[in-house]
Parts: sequence; C-alpha cells; structure tokens
Amino acid sequence: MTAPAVLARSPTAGPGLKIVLTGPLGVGKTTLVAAVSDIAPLTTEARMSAGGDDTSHSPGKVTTTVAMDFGRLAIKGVTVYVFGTPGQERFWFTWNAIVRGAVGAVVLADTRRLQDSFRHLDYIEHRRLPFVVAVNRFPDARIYTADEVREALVLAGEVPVVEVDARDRDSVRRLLIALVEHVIAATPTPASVAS
Ligand SMILES: Nc1nc2c(ncn2[C@@H]2O[C@H](COP(=O)(O)OP(=O)(O)O)[C@@H](O)[C@H]2O)c(=O)[nH]1
Ligand SMILES: [Mg+2]
Repeated sequence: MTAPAVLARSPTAGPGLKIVLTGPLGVGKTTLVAAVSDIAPLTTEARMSAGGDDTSHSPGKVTTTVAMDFGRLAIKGVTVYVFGTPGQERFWFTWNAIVRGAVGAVVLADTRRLQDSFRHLDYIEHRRLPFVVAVNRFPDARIYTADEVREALVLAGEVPVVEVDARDRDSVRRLLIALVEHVIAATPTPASVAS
C-alpha cells in the first residue's frame, strides 16, 4: 500500500503515518495499543505546568505526570504510529499537540455508553481528520448493527464503523488497515487537486 499524498503530510522523517486513538476513559485505548504495537507500548511521562485561567486550585507552577499510549506497527511496509489521547478531562489541553501531523483517527466507542464518545467525535470532526469509529464490544453490551451505531452517533455516510476486539492483535490490525484505506480515500491526490 503506497500513499504518497498521505505520506507527504506525515511529520515523521521516514515513511510513516501518525494516527490518533481517542475515546472515553475505559473504552479500551491502552488495551488496543498494547495488543497491536510491535514495540513495547510506551508510557510517556510528561511534566507540564498548569496554564490558562483555571489555576485557582493549583497556584503556581505545578508538575504532574500524564500517561500517554504510544505504539508503533508496520502495515504493508508503512510504519504506523498510534498516539492515544489521555482520557482524563484535565489533560485535554494536550490534544492539539497529540493531533498535530496526524493523518487520521480512530474514535473508540462502547455501545453501553455511546454518548461518552460524542465529544471525541466532535473534536476529531472539528479538526477535519478522516476517522473511523471502532466499536469495542464488551461482554454485557447489546449488539448493534453498524447502521444503528452510525445513526446514534449522527455520522456522515462515508465514515466507516468497524467492530474491534481491542485485545486481539489481528482485529486491531484490521481496524487500522481500514483507517489507512479510509485516509487514502479521503485524501485528495495531487492529480485530483489539479483537475
Ligand atoms: N471484554 C472486553 N474488555 C476490554 C476490551 N478492551 C478493553 N477491555 C477492558 O476494559 C478495561 C479498560 O480498558 P483500557 O484499555 O484501560 O481503557 P482506556 O482507559 O481507554 O485506556 C480494561 O479492564 C480492559 O481489560 C475488549 O475489547 N473487550
Ligand atoms: Mg488508558
């Protein structure tokens, strides 16, 4: 699979694609990265100081630690870097940095609480990133069709809805391949831009 137009958007030096994985706390992001990564998933500890207006409860410069999911895998010779967004609301200010340079996103959803994924969808749509919705099925969750999920989440018709078992490497690889194919389909080629 080659995707020159997509690769040209990648910030990484070599041929690689950065993708973002988002979704509410407990939806399976860490599990998914651990299942699929060719390297030991990295837990990044970042020190950051509180900024903005709401520092009333943390006066002065504070240092905190945030865990971020990061994994890497090869899909048909292309290196794919997966960056998970932190689920905790207080770390949402890091999202812009995480999303920068990404070519696409996976929004993970749990059908027992689809509404918890709305704000993640909103954010990714606002950034105009091509994305797929991945439904992570939990044992006691009712089974919905892709169309039911699409309707509940008010998704545009072209957004793929994919079922995934976040614990299963092959399942996650299929999901990421679907995303990469969707990104390629959604990214104008130089030829189509010119015409
Ligand atoms: N049954 C089932 N459980 C899952 C699946 N993915 C994650 N879990 C479990 O759900 C919990 C939360 O997953 P985690 O990856 O930590 O969620 P995160 O907060 O999005 O990183 C963990 O106990 C996982 O073992 C899945 O596909 N199926
Ligand atoms: Mg996690």
